[in-house]
Amino acid sequence: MKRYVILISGRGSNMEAIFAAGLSGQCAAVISNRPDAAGLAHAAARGITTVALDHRAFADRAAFDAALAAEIDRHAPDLVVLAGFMRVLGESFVRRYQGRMFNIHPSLLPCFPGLCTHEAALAAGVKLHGATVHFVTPVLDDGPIVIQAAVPVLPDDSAETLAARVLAQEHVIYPRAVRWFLEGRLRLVDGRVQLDGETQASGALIAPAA
Ligand code: NHR
Ligand code: GAR
Repeated sequence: MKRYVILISGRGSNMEAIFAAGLSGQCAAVISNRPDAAGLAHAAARGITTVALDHRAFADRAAFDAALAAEIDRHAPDLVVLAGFMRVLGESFVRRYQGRMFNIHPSLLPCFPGLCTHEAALAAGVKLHGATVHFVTPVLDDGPIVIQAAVPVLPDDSAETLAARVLAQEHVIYPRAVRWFLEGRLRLVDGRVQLDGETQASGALIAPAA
């Protein structure tokens, strides 16, 4: 059975959606850079090993990255899942997990990389917004796309209402991507995503309004 580690910084609702999907792999640990992340308690309540690694305790980003890699490697995962993880990771860290690390980003990449994506989408006046699961590369929010979900932007949306509509779809697509990987059906080949045996439009989902 394949093993995975989840990295969080906060509430952990994507982590919960992955657990709720009843995947065949084993979650070996949940690691947070924020000791007070609510998601840590939820994971612990499920009997999953939790680790808090406070980035503020390290001299610089490289030192934090090295400690994080050492902690991850103790659990020997096949896959590393960034689920609302809020620290930018350095190049050598990313290379170590190349082809076996996912992120979920709350926009239809390559639109709106970085932070405050829902505010940016409203400011741009786009009519469709959404979420993207991608393999992580050294360039922020730039990696090969695994699956996306689109939602409509409604006339009265605030960043909060839009974020909630997107989040509901994150909870649909992230477990799906993780399942594909754990089943050994998804891989990165020459920087391109390969998915075996999916008859639907591979890795694209247009979701209806919530
Ligand atoms: N690292 C690499 N190399 N590549 C990616 O694609 C990454 C990554 C690390 C995290 C998640 C990402 C997102 O989906 C992610 C993707 C944090 C920031 C950020 O600016 C930006 C993007 C993402 C995560 N973080 C601040 C920092 O100084 C801290 C913000 C905070 O703590 O609230 O690291 O959007
Ligand atoms: C999610 O919307 C995720 O896409 C986003 O933060 C939220 C985390 O929610 N990620 C980022 O913005 C990464 N920079 P969760 O903790 O409930 O899964």
